[in-house]
Amino acid sequence: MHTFRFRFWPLCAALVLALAGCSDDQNANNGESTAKSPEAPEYPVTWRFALEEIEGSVQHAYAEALKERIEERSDGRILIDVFPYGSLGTSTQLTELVRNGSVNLAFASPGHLADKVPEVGIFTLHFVLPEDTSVTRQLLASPELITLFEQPYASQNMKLLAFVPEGWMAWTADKALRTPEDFQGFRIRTMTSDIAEEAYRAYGAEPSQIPYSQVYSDLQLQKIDGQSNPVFAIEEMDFYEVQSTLTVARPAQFVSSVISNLEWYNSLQENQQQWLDNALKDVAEIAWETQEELNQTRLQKMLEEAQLSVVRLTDAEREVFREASMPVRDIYLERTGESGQQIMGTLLQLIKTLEAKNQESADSGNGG
Ligand code: 6CS
Repeated sequence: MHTFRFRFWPLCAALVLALAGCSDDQNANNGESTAKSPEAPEYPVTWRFALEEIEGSVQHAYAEALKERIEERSDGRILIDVFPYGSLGTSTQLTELVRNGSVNLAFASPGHLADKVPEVGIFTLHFVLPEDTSVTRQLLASPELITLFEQPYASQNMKLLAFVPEGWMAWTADKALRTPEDFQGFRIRTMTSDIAEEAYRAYGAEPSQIPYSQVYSDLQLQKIDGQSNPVFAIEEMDFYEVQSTLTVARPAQFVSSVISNLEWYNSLQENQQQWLDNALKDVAEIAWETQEELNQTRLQKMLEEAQLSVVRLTDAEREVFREASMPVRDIYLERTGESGQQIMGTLLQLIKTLEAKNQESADSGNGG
């Protein structure tokens, strides 16, 4: 049991406050201010990168790869200080640290961000992203997708830098979850936004929003009956120790986003912006492979270490959930208005275009 990982929350809170308090100093030390300075900054400059996941996770692998690329591209003039989950605060607190300028870069998962940026709640909806993962892979790396969400993030003083795929969501419980009937009265933990709850309310569950760090103990104390996360996360957060069954339902892909403070990004010297942008492009492809590998190896590890039953839903079983999930799209549209409507329309169109393109190249490959 690894609950010790989060024993230091009070200390973290103090560090959060300390960081918030010293954000101006940091800018001064970095030779950067929110207004564009004509003077060259004093190198090396350190950028703080806060993660919503612990060491060894998809986010950690991504952050380490980005750190390596930025430090290499800038020839050591930019250094990245990575803060894994547990060292600064909850996901919502990390977003605040970016918005107030205490932290330069952070992960912000839609499931936690959607109360602040409602449009991004589309990634919490089930059965929106396609079955064909090669389409999702292209979609998440496409600049069109970033452009689509740029304004909603900017309106909250955040610069959206990348979407990062983390794998299919799976459900854990002490029973198989094969039908919406299995969800009746089922107390499921969701990420901390209202739209994240709706996906499970549609199946008849009783959802509650709980920070990531509290999920293990709430499962252990049976305050909740189950939770949903990609396989790698279920392993590294030890949820499988306190749950007997993993249902592979593939209702949605876990997608996270990388953000920075908007003013900070806009005030970066041009060469610094280029180092950052190019490093983000370098790691876009790595992200997909990392999550695939981690999700596969961690499943293996859990099966070797624990008495975990794995239940894979059939297409027919998934179809029942797909139908039950449809009304949540209307809730999303009600809460996001015109902007959400435009995002959903464009996203679905982008998916169709990519599917058609892939089909075309498959046909031409088959001589068809
Ligand atoms: O369930 C959560 O809250 C978290 N899950 C993952 C895989 N990453 C970050 C997020 O906060």
